[in-house]
Amino acid sequence: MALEALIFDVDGTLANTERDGHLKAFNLAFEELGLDWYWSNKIYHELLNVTGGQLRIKYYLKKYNPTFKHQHLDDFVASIHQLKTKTYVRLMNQGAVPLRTGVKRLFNEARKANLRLAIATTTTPANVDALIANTLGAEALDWFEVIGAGNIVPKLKPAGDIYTYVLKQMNLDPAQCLTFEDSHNGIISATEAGLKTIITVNEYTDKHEFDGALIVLDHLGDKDKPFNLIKGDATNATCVDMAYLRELHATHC
Ligand code: XBP
Ligand code: MG
Repeated sequence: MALEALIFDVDGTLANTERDGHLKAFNLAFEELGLDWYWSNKIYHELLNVTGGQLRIKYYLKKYNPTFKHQHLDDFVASIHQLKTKTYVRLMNQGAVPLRTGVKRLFNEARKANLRLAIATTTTPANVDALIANTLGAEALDWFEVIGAGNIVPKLKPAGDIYTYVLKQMNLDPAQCLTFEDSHNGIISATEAGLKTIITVNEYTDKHEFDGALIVLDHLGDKDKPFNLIKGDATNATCVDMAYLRELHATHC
């Protein structure tokens, strides 16, 4: 089967949104609500194993703040999360986080090659829109045929639901696609949906297990900034471009 589509995770893959976006927004929301909770970067590293902001807050309370009680915990957590999302969008509007190396170049090359593009993420849809609009321009939202995000499926990553949803919406077989992820939960999710994955690690995920990844890189690379191959078959490629993607697809899919 020919390569038809590329499916991208967002947080940690398109941009390093966790430290300067999500973590900052969580702490600002806690502060604004008068809560004496503060998540250090070290704690956040652990909390990131739980996907989804609301579940992450609940995990934090259970482990680090077990005496905290609220009569309507679900509603309370949802209201904190709503403020966190508003804050995150504001940070993106201020240009808090740039795209990672090679992301914009690859989008442009893939569009030129008429590949179909999509997004599969656990983050809230408003967050995806804000990141894309502020880094590539609002018109870039139309580049993605499907933006699968947040609670559109019942089970978040590491479940494969979000990737299966995107494939169904695009009427594609997994063998016609390649996916881009940064985390263990992400590759588990893509693999469950039958997809092959390219990994670009970041400060939170460089020690993760990536069994089954086509390649593991430090970033996608650009003409003046070659990637470092962390795991995978040796290659002459220095950036993830169409030729390299087609070669990986032909060899492994
Ligand atoms: C991203 C997440 C998200 C964000 C927070 O995972 O786990 O929960 O950290 O977003 P992935 P929300 O990159 O695997 O999609 O607060 O909007 O849930
Ligand atoms: Mg991610």
